Amino acid sequence: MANHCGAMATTTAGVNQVTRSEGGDVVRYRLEAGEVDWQLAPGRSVRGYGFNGQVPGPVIEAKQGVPLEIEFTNRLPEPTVIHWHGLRLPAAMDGTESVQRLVQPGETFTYRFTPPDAGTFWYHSHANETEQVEKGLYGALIVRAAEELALDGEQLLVFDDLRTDKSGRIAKFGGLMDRHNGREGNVRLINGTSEPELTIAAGQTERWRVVNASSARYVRLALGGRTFQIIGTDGGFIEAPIAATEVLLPPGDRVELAVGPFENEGEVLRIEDLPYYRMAGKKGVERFGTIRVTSRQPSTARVPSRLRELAPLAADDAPVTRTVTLGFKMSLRRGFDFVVNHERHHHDQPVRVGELQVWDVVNETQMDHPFHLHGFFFEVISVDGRKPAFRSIEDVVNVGPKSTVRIAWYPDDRPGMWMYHCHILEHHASGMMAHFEVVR
Ligand SMILES: [Cu+2]
Repeated sequence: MANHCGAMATTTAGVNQVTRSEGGDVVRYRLEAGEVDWQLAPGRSVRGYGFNGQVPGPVIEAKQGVPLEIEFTNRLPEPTVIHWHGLRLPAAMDGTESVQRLVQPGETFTYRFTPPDAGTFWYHSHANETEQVEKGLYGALIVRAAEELALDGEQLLVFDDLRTDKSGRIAKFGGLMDRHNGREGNVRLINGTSEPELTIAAGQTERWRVVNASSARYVRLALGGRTFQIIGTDGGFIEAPIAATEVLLPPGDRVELAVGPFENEGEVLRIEDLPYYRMAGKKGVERFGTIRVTSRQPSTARVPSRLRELAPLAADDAPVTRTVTLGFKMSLRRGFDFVVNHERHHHDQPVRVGELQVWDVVNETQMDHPFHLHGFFFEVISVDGRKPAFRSIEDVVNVGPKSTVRIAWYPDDRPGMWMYHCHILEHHASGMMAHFEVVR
């Protein structure tokens, strides 16, 4: 794995406790959350939160079908909990306040689950998220299949943005404006580093795993206008590569790309975030980093024309079983709330194991909201009545202003409390979320 861009950070305690022992058939990690000096660039640090002294936290390398055990210790001055974003795990391991007591300072909690799907996932705090995730409490989790698609190389790019104040510290939360728009930052980061330079050898094609860990920023990713291929989304491969010059990642979203080959040694391409106006946020092109094309290397990469077959989850005319409305309400006490079905922190009806769910997610507001379902993948059946361009397996989907996205998902036998919410962290915090139970 060629990861040319690593975050550098140090921790005051000097601990770096990545232990990984594959004795028998368990992959084990130890994670410790604590305060860190997060080095955004040489000579430029902020006081943040990290796992094992770094931002992002260590890349967790799991294996499809092999038990994963993560012993987590909280060394923060506040309670926290870790959510394993996109993993189809037992409810009790989902890492939210509705399935476990928050992990208090000094406490340890061990997460145990067996990842059933290969793909690109991530983990992040699910407590006081608008502060803890902004401060750096996130990391990537890769689940590898027994036989992986290996191109000439692989890179992981975790996008984030951070808002710093005049003195260079992480800015204080911006009150009502940030609650409304979500917090976007002035510092653009890949793998915790401000505008890094990645490299790729001329003539080679790499597999890129991309995660958007931003609180609110939609990353409309482009690589200097060059064509790349989309090969996967949240839940792994799509059916066939899609050639594209840009791809949109709302907060929480992932894509996998085949990038290259680039022919000109020495060329420097911009890793850009194109304008995306969601009634808030950036309006111009912003740079997240660059890719330098280095000396030519031989290539053995072959991107298959068929990546996998995805059987449709539901017939096109399957009846809708539930409508979820994403709304906005004025409030005397708080100014306004973001709500689900007209209610903050909505308690939705249970769903039954084995009963196909077809949900209309209706956005009644004027802004975009990235809808995230915990613990289960869905297929997007339609967007405003139109079929998506290609079939994919998702746990995040953007719901545009005044738009309806129809999703289908199947509750397999993992009963317990689950949730769905807007992945703009400030909207989630102001109420745009719901709990529901999966029952047998
Ligand atoms: Cu939202």
